[in-house]
Amino acid sequence: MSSYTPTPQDRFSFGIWTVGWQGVDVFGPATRPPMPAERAIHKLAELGAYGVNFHDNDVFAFDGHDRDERVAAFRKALSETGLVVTTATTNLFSHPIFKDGAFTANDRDVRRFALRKVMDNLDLAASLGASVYVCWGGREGAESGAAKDVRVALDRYKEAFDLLGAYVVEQGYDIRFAIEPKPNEPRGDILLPTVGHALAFIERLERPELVGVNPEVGHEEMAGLNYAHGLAQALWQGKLFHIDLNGQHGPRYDQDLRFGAGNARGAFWVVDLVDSSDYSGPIHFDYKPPRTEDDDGVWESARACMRNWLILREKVRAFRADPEVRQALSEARVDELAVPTLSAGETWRSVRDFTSDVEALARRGMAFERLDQLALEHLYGVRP
Ligand SMILES: [Mn+2]
Repeated sequence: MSSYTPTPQDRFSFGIWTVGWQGVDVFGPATRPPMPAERAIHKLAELGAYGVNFHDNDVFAFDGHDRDERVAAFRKALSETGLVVTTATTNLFSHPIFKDGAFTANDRDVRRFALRKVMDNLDLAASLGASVYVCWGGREGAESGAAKDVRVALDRYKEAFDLLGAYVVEQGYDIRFAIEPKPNEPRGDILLPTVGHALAFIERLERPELVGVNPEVGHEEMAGLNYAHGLAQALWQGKLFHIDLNGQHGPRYDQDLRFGAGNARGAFWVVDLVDSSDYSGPIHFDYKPPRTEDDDGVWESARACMRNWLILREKVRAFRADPEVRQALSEARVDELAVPTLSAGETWRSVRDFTSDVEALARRGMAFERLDQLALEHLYGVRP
């Protein structure tokens, strides 16, 4: 039995805002004091993390009065701990200027200011070595019908990504963008609400190769979707640039539970998929320690995100190595799906008059229950 102790080789990373969340919600104020970014970095390094992701305003104030001093402290903490900046992002949602969105705000000057804010932080991100830039458009949306012309808003959304793509190319930055879909919250309805919407949008951009997705467990599950399936399609399209791991109990408010809490069965398949894929980005957690927790509880929950990944990784590997599972996979004809429907040289003519014993095929069981029960027994810990 492994100790489930993370090491930098596991490539775990956290948003600075996760452990730094003070517990402010719509019904009450902070339950924890502010946490300077450098403290988060030192504590995450002690716990065995590899990297961090940050919003500009996780490090310095919106008005930038303390920018130089705070960025210097951030850099110092990174060099003292060896933690790397894998990813960066822009806060385009907290300040009241963004109440109607940023890239798709009806006010043109808000859109121009938002682009400038992103370019400012792209400069910092590039200087810190980030290779992925996450774009979560939480305020891009509406609560009512006539207030937002969605087709025109998508024109402006495209315009923003086309401009930012030109910026990183012309500045020589080795940075790609990852759109983070979410169906709602804080807006009533958010644009690019799911992985599928974002993937379709990316194909309309001037530089689609620079833009991928950053799917979040909770966001897809809020929409009632299967997160592992969303990741699989993003991988299939070469667009899984980043992942945001956390926990969620089905369609309700955005819970941001620690990874592995919430839909544990879904988490098992997420680890199974990512562990066997060519995804090479950080294993990144975007969760919120519940506001019930004090400082000890914050670090307990951060440690648990990484432990739960390692526990599930051990379980999915045991599942894949289990001879009974291999037999069950074979009986479920899972491998047969990898065989192309037409053989080499065949055309539609080859199946135009295809006949088979339809009744016999219809009677055939798929043996999926046996296979799924073996997975559950590995997850429940009753198989060696
Ligand atoms: Mn979330």
